[in-house]
Order: sequence, then structure tokens, then C-alpha cells
Amino acid sequence: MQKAIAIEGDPVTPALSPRVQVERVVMRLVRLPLREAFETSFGSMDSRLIFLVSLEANGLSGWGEVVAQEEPRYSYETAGTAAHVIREFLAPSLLAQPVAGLSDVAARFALFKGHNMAKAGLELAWLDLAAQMERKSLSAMIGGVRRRVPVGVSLGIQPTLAALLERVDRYLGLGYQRIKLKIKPGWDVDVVAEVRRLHPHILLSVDANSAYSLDDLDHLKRLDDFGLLMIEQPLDHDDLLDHATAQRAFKTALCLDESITSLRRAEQALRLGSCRIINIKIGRVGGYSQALAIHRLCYQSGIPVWCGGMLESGIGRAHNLALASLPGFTLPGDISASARYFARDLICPEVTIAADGTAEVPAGVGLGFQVDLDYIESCTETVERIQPT
Ligand code: OSB
Ligand code: MG
Repeated sequence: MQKAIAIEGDPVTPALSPRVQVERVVMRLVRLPLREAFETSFGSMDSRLIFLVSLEANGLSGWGEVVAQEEPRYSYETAGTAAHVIREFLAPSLLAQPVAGLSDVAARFALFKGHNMAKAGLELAWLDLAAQMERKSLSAMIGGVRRRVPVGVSLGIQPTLAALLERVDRYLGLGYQRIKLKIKPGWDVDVVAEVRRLHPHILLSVDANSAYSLDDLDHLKRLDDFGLLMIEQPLDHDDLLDHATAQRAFKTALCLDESITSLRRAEQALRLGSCRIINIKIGRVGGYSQALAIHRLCYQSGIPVWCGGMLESGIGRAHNLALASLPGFTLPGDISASARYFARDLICPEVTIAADGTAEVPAGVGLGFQVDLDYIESCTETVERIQPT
């Protein structure tokens, strides 16, 4: 899979000159109802609190999304911790002096430990702002090469098997190239067996969101018989060692999601053999700077990557489309159509999936979508503006 596509050292920073004084950081909470509840091994949700951040400078607004959820179930961060860390630490460090580029943003944030989703929200907003200033798309800013990206769908745990099978049919009918089933103890081998029996040839994967331990290895090994594309994050959210033990026991590739929180963790996972595939989520790894570095590492190591999702609004989704346009993103991402989750999205037009199971990478300036400010206003719960003191 190694092809001669050059990956620049840092395509994002050098082009931008001069330095930009960010005038204001705006945090905004918007609640969007989900079209149906989304259940994983760590819980169920029926609405999504969307955390938007924007950076204002020279009459422009760059938009990002903080993907932390309301409760610390997927990760320790919450919308509340992210607001605190942005308000008290990250926004003041950005506002303190003119910003020279993405690596400058990353260097300022590196002084604060953890809180990757908070950092990522601001890195996203920064890149949109920088892209607008350079009149480029996000994809062009980061060296993207694809104009369309393959996409799959993530199907939550359902009340009945029949409900799941109906959804599998529905999303295959819409063209999605890969079906990912959320699993947990009691909703795993039998469910996968039935989906596989009915669809012998589809790209099929499972995601346990850390619901198992090595004690379950004999049970999980039964998943090895279904020709799965991958088994995502079966074990603890911060584990690499047990996953390495598990990967040695499986024919099927393991994929890490929760455990990959930085370039360093990705390097360690590859060294240990903890997985053969990596799910890159910009939010989980702290933004574009780390996501690009992990992509580069995996590309050079022959490890396929794909773009994960966090039930983002169109603003986060636009950033995911840009990320997935990089050359190493060879597997379908969790970048479904806006309509898979929301009756109405925060951008115009919405993200759509073509019948061939691909989504277009916007070529327009910045996000490449219009931010629907009127609609955002109408579903905003709180707004907080942070200015230099
Ligand atoms: O583990 O990939 C995950 C959603 C929320 C938190 C974690 C995950 C997910 C998904 C949905 O699987 C992906 C999406 O369609 O946005
Ligand atoms: Mg996952």
C-alpha cells in the first residue's frame, strides 16, 4: 500500500504569514435532537449537546467543534471540563499574542496536560480561520489528495435484532461501504453471526468501546470466524499491553480508538503490536497537529487509518471530511450524512452520501459549507465570549 505520494513535513504552518491576532474566542452550546437514540456499550443518548467554538480575527470567524460529550463515558473530558479549560487556559494563551500558525497553536497548548478535545476544538477553529485568510479549503491546507472519501456507518445497539437488521439493510441501500456494529457483552457474537449470514460479502466491523477484558478472550475469539474488517477497541480505554496480547490471538485486525490519544501512544501501539489499524479522531488526539503526525506515522508504517466520528454537527463533519482526504485514509470513515443523525444540520448544504458510498470533500474556502447562523442562534443554549484582558 506504500505509494509514492509525498507527505510534507508540515504542510499547514509555513504558508501562513503574517501572524494573526485572534480578537475573540466564542464558545457556544447548541442542543440538537438525535433522530433516534444512539446506544453503545457505555450508554445511550437521544440528543447531542454540540459545543461550537469560533475564533474571530480581521472580520472573519473560524469554526471548530469540541466533541466531548456531556458525561465522561467515552473519555474523561466533558463539555463542562472543556469549557473550563478553554476559558481559563487555552483561550487566554491564544489571545495573549499573535499566532504564527498551527504549530504555534499546538506549542502553546502543549504546556497544558491532557484535555485533547478542548485543544482540538480550538485547533479546528484556527485552521478554518487560516484557510479563510489564505482562500483555501481545509483539505488543501493539510495536503489532502482525495476529492471524495469512502464512508461507512456506525450502528448502535438496538432493542431487537430485527431492528438492527432493518438498519443494516437501510444503510446498505443508501450505499454505505462498511457497516460497523456496536457490541457489548450480551450483544455480540450471535448478532454478528446473523448479520454476516445475511450479508456474506459486505465490509463488516465491530466496536466494543472497551466493554471487555482479557478474561473474555475465548468468547471474543469467536468473532474471528466472520471475516470482519476489524475489531475496534475491545479492551480498556487506555490500554496498549492487553490489546497486544489480544492481537496476537486474533487473525482479525484489531483497531484502536480510545487508546490512541497522541502520536506517542500511536508509536507505542505500533511497537507493541497492539493493533493493525488505527481510527484517527481529531478531537481525541488534540487536533490537526497530532492527527497529521499520526497519519504520517501510519502511512510510513503501512498501517491503514480511517476517520472516526463523534456524532458531530456539520462543522465537525466538515473537518472530518478534510482529514479523511489525506492519502493514508484508505478505509471508510465514520462520516455519515448529516441526515443519519439530525433532522436539520448547522451547515448548508448538509453532508450527503452518494449512492457509491462516498462523500465529497468540499473544495470551497474554509469549511466549504455555509455556517447556518440563524439556525444555530435558534437552538443555542449558552454563548460565552472570551476577549483579551
Ligand atoms: O467509538 O467510534 C466510537 C460515537 C460516539 C462516541 C464514540 C464512537 C461513536 C461512533 C459514532 O461510533 C460515529 C459517528 O457516526 O459519528
Ligand atoms: Mg470507536
